[in-house]
Amino acid sequence: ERGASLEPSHPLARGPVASPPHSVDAFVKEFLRELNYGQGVPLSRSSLNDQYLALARTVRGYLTARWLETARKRRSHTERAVGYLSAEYLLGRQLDNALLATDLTQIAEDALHACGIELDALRQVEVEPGLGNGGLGRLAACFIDSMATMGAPCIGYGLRYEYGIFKQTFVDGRQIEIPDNWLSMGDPWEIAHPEMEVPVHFGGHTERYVDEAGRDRVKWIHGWDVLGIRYNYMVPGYQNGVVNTLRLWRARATRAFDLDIFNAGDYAQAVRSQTFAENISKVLYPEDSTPQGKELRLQQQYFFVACSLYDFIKHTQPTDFDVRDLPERIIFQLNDTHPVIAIPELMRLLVDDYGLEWEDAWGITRQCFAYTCHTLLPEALEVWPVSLMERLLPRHMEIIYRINEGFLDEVREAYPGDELRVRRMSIIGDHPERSVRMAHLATVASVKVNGVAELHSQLLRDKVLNDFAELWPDKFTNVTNGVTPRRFVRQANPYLSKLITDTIGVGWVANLDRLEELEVYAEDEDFREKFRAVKAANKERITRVLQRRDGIALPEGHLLDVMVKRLHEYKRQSLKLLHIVTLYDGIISGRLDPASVTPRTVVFGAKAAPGYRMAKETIYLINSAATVINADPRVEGRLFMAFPANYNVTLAERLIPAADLSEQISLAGKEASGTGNMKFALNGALTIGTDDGANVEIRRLVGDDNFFLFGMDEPQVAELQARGYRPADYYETNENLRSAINLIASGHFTGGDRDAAGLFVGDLLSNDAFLALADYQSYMDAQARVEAYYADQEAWTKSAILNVARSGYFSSDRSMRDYIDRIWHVKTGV
Ligand code: OAK
Repeated sequence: ERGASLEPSHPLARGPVASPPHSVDAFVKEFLRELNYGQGVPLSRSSLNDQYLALARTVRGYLTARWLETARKRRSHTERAVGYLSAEYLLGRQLDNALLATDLTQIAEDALHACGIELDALRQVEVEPGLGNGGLGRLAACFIDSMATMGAPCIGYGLRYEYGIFKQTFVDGRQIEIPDNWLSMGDPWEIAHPEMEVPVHFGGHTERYVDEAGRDRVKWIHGWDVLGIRYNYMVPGYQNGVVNTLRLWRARATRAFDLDIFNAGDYAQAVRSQTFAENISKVLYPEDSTPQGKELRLQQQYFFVACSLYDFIKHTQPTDFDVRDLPERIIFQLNDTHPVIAIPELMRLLVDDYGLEWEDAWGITRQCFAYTCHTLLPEALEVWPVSLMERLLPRHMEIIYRINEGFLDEVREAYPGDELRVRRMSIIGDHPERSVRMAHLATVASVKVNGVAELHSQLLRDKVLNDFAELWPDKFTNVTNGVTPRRFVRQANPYLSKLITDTIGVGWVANLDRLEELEVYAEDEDFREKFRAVKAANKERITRVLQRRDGIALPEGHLLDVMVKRLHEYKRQSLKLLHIVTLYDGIISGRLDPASVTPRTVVFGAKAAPGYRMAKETIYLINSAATVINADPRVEGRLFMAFPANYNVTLAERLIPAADLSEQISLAGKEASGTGNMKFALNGALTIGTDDGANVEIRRLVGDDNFFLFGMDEPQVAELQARGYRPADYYETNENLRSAINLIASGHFTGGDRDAAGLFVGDLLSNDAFLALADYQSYMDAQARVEAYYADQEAWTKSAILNVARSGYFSSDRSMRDYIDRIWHVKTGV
C-alpha cells in the first residue's frame, strides 16, 4: 500500500506495531538485527557484552509492544492509578524476569543455541541495578512486579542514581567500598527521553503580591534550578500482556544556568555548576534506616518528587484535566518519609500555580497521599532542620508552617488545654534543633498510615505514633509485606518450581495460595525424597556459584545456616557470631566433642553503611573468626563459615533456595517486618527467629512445630529495659557466654590483637543496646533444638514442605490486594 499517509489517526500511528512472533526463527532474526544494527557487529565478531545487549534489546522489543498497548488502554479510561513514590528500587537483574514474563525463556535459549551462544553465559554479563539499600528498596521492586501481574494501574517513580549501592570487597577482613558504576557498559533496559525536561527549582525567597482578582498570593523567586530527565523502565506482569512503567529521574543542568556563567567568561565555573546540578542524581546514600541529614539528600528527595508530580499532572493526564479531579485519578503511596516533601509540593502547585484557595487545595491534597512507615528505630525517623528547609525550599517551609497551624488547631480543639500533647504532635520539633518531623507531616496529610507487619503496625499505633492513632484511629492500618514469587521462587528456584508444578499443576506462580495444595504431600515419602533432592541440587548450585564468584569451597553434607541482611546492631549478627564462637570454643577447650556437633556451614551476607563503625567492626570480626575456625583442624571440618562479599539480589536468588536454616534473630520490637524471612520460608528453609516483625505471622502460619522460636518478646524487652538492663550480669553468670566473649577479647581471632576486638567486646559488656546477651542462652538452646531436629531428616523435610505449603500468604500479590482493598481502591485487570 504505497503512499498510505500515516496521519495521527492511522492505526499504525495510534497503536503499537505488533510484537515479533513467538518463535525461535523470529527471535533469531530479531537478535541478529539487534546485534548487527544495534551493536554494529556481525555475530562472528561480537563480544559477550554485545551479545548480552542485543539479547536484552530483543527481549525488550517483545515487551515494548505490550507496554505501548497497556499505556494506550490506560489513556483511554480515567480509572484511578497508584503513584508509588520511592527513593529506592532494588530491582535485581532484569533479563530472566523479562524472559519469564513474556514466556520466552525456552525460545531464547533455542534461538541463542542456534547462534552458538549459551543463554547462561549471557545471564552472567548483566550488572544488577542496585538502586536501593535493602528491605525498603527491594519491597518497592516486588510491589511494582505484583501490580503489573494483577493488571493494576501503577507508575513507580524514583531516582536514576548514576551510582547504586556500593560494591563491597574485603581487604584483610575489612569492608572496602567500591563505587557501583552500573551504567558503564550501557543499560539496555532503560528508555531515555532527554527531550522531556521537567524544571525543578531550589533556593531563593518568596514574595507576596495581589493578583488581578485582588487576592493575596505568593510567588517563589527561585534561586537555582535543574532539569529532570525521564528514564522509563518496563515492568512486565507475569504472562498477562500487561507492562507497567517505572519512571526514574536524572538531574541535568539547565542551559540558561551554564550559559549565563559561560557568557560572563568563566568557562570552568560553568562546568563546575553543571556538575553541581548533576550531582543530585549521582549517588544513592548507603545508609539503611539511619538518615544522615545531608543537604544533597534533601535535594534528591525534592527533585524526584517534584518531577513526578509534574509528570503525572502534565504528561499523563489529558490537556483539559482539572486538578480538582486529582483524587479520582491518583493515590500517591509514600514509601517511608523520603518522598514526603511531595505533600507541600502538591499544595504549592495547587495554591501558587493553579490558584486554588488554601482550604480547597488542602482538601484535595489530603486525599492524594498514603504513608507507609518501615521502621521502629527512633534514629530512622527523618527530620530536616528548619534552617536547611528555609534555605533550600523556602516556599515549602512556609506551607509546612501553615499546615501545622491548621493541624495544631485541630489538636487543641480535640484536647483543650493539653499543650504537652500539642508539642508532642507538632510537625515542627524543637530539640535538639528546630526541625520538620517528616513522619508527622506524612501522618497528618495521609488518607491512611500503615505499618508493614501486624506487630509493627500495632507498635506504630501504640507507641511511635500513638497520639495520632488516638486522634484518628481509623487512619491506621496494617499491610503485611510480601515478596514476588516470580523472582524469588519461580526464577530463583527452578528445581522446586518444577516439583511444585509437577505436583499441583501450573497457576501457582500468580496465585500463591495454591501452595496449600502441597500440604498433603508432607506425608508422602516419595515427595519428601524429591524435595530433599531439590535442596541438594540447590546446594550444589550455590557451591559452584561461591567457588566461581568468591573462591570459597563449601564443604559437602552440612546443614546450611544462612544470615543475609544489612549489617545492623538491632539485627544482631553479633548474636550469630557468639553462637559459632561458643561451639568452636567448646570444641577447642575440650568441653564439646566435635563428633557431637552437627556439621554446619554458616553463610553471612551483609553490607555495612560506610560510616557505621560498630557494623564494620562486626564484619571484621566475622571474617577473622571465619579464617581461624575454618583452618583449625580441631574442628574436624564440622564448622565452616563463609562470608561472600557484596551480597546483592543476584546472590540472594542463588543462596536462599539452598538454605536449610534461616536466621531472623533481631531484638523483638525492632525489625519492622523483614522480607528475607519470607523468601526463606517459601524456599523450604526453617526459621530460627524471635517474635519480631513478620516472623510472628510466619510462625503462626507455618505452625510452632515448624519454627524455632527463641528470645524475649516485645513486652519482655520493654520490661527489662524499664528495670535497667545490665549485660555484665549475663556475662558473669553464664559460663559458656563468658568463655566465648573472653576468647574473642583475647585476640584469638585477630592475630593476637586484643584492641582489634575491643570495640565489639567493650560495647557488648557495657552497653549492648539490642540485648544480645539477654537472649543468648535462649538462642543457644534453640540452636540445640535445631541440631536434634535436623538429625531426623524425615521430620525436618516434613517441616520444610509445610513451610512452603503454608507461606503463600507472603506473596506480594496478597500485599497488593490488601493495599488495594484497604487504601488505594483502584481497579485491577486493566
Ligand atoms: C530504610 C530507611 C528508612 C526507614 C526504613 C528503611 C528500611 O529499609 N526498612 C525496612 O523495610 C523493610 C520493608 O518494609 C522491612 O521488611 C524491614 O524490616 C525494615 O527494616
